Amino acid sequence: MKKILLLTDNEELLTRFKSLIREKGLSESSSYEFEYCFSPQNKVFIEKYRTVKWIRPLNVKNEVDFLSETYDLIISLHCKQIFPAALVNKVRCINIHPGLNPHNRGWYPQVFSILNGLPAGATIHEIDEDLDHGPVICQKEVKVESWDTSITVYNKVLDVELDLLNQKIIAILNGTYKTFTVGEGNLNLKKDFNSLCKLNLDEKDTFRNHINRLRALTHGDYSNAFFIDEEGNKVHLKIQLDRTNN
Ligand code: 0FX
Repeated sequence: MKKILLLTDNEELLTRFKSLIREKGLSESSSYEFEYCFSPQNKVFIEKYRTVKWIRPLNVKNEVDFLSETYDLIISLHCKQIFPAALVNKVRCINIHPGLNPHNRGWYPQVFSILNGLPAGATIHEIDEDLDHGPVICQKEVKVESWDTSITVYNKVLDVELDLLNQKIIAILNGTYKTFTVGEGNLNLKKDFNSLCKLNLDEKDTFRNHINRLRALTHGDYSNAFFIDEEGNKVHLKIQLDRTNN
C-alpha cells in the first residue's frame, strides 16, 4: 500500500483530481491510499472544509519529518507553499505546474506568456530545491491566440494538466516514468505580476504591446490592471476581444 498526499489550494483542480482517480478505480484500490491537505493561509478552504475529516490544513515547513516518514509520494496540485529542500530530498514530490517549463516558471505563467511570447502550457515534474524546477515527467504546450486573455489561456492549461494527469497518473503513483531535463528558463514572482497591474497613462508603446498587457491582466472578475487618474481615483480596466470569421 502506497500512501499518497495531495496538497492543493485550487478548488476546481481538487474536484477534477478526485473524479479522475475515482474514474480510474484508484480511490478504492488496495494499492494506494490518498490523503488531502491545503495551505493554512487558504481562508476559503479553511471555512469550506471546517467540519470534514477527509481534507485538512497543513503547514509543509513545520511537518517535514512527519511528511517524509508517512508518505511515499507528495503531489502539489497548485499548492501555494514552497516545499523545503529537507522535504524534497527525503520523499518523492511531484508538481503539477500551469506553465511550460522552463519558460515563465513561477507565478501565473500564462500572464507572462501573453506578454513575452514565450510558450505557455502545463508541466508535471519532480520537485527539486528550486521553484518550478526539476526533472520533467511530461509537458504539453498550449497555443496562445491573438484573441486570448489570461483566463482563456488558463482554462486551456487546466484542461491540459488534467489530460497529462490522466495519461501519467499510474506511472506517477508507482514512480515508473522516465524524466528529462529542460533548461533554466526564466522565473516570475508575485511582485512581478503586481507591478504589471499599475498602468502609467503616459507610457508610450505599440498598440500590440498595450493590448498584450491588458489581455494578460484580464482574468474573469479579478481587478488587476488599473491607473490613477488626475484626481487620484484608482480606475480598474479589462479588455474584451471578439474574433469574427472573415
Ligand atoms: O492555483 P493557481 O492557478 O496557480 C498559482 C501559480 O500561478 C502557480 O505557478 C503555482 N504553482 C500555484 C501554487 O499558484 O493560482 P490562483 O488560483 O490563485 O490563480 C489562477 C489564475 O487567476 C492566475 O493564473 C491568474 C488569475 N488571477 C488570480 C488572482 C488571485 C488574477 O488574474 N488576479 C488575481 O488577483
